Amino acid sequence: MDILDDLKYRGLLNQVTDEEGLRKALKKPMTFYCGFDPTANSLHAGNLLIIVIMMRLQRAGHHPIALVGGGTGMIGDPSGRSTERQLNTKEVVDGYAESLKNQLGRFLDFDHGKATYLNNSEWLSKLSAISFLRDVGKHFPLNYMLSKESVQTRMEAGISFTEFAYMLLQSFDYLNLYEKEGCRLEIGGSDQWGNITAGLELIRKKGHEEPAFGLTFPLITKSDGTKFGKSMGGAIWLDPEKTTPYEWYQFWFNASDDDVVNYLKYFTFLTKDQIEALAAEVKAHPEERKAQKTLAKEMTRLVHGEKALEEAEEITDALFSGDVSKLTAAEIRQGFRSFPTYKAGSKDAVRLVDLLVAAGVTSSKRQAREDIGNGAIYVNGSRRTELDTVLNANDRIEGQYTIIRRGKKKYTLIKY
Ligand code: 383
Repeated sequence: MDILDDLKYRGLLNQVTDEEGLRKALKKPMTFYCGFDPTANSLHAGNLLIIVIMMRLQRAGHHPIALVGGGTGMIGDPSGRSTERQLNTKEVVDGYAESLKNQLGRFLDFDHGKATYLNNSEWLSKLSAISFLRDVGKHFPLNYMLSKESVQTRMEAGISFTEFAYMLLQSFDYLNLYEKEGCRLEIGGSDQWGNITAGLELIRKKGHEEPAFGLTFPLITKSDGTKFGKSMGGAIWLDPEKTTPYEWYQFWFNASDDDVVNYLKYFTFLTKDQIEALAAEVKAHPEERKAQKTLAKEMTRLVHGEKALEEAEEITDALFSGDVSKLTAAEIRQGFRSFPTYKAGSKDAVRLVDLLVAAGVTSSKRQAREDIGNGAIYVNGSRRTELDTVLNANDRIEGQYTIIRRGKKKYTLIKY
């Protein structure tokens, strides 16, 4: 399938500057770029959509430039933001840029010059105010800049000259990449449309004749109206320290029946036939969650690799069946982040009744005895019904953790 038709099938085309022209240009290998500003030490699920699109274009024979905005990150893009950004120091921005570079390297194939990595601080930090105003600013009528949505939406709340000028920096990037790298296409989320078209405007004003293009992708919306890529704890990150592979797996596994087929289209490399088969499963046997399982599998393998996927599946199975005895300490650390944790004061043997109260599993000793007697208390997956149960080193997984379960799902982690 033609790459544009594939993107269309997947619901990924938002706006294109010249669809027929681009379709023609894409018949030959094309250099394209997308920028990522270092505003945090990790990319998130929202950025991943664009990264996967970059992978699709690369697999279709095109040359990606992954641009990290070490320069633009010092300024702050007002697009899609309702308030002025906090400026970060150069050290912080450079540190974030380094992390983003490493993350991007995992997805695109940089071997043998098949992709290019660039940081726009290379040229933006050398740009003098005088030459910027003369060579770039002169090409932008104030009306043109004021009419941009990113500026319009901030008229009330206010926008500094700094953020107002951001679009000129991104435009200068595109011009630079057009001239020096042969880049003919900039892609981004729909929030980037204004910046991308400003770049094309600058390229045109500079008298370049070979056509250049812009292409944006829709912002992902969820069927229940809540924001995509957020969980209760905040954003879903690619960095395993911020969002563990198990949490990442769960995020996708929990996609609703209304959203899951779209996510398969957007984020996976499954073919149309494979996706359609899973869509039929969602209709016929929604309770089996086959589509969600496939999505979680594909996404976890893509971002964290095969071993992390196996662990995430083990943790998921253990928590579902209740048989947590085979979990490793590392898996417990990943899987139990959202459960209450009680730090045991000592490594001495302890009566189960006392531990249940101390850890807040039950509200009183009387309740603890009742729960144990009723068979509602499990230690590392085994039911313990003896009222005088004493827990010792044998009840600790790798000497570090005891997993208490009350009833079906209420887990508490005891940490030594
Ligand atoms: C900087 C310099 C350029 C070209 C682009 C940029 C970054 C751009 C931006 N992008 C977002 C970001 O960095 O702010 N001004 O967080 C996001 N992108 C991509 C995509 C998205 C956008 O990284 O829609 C989501 O991920 O375009 O919000 O020369």
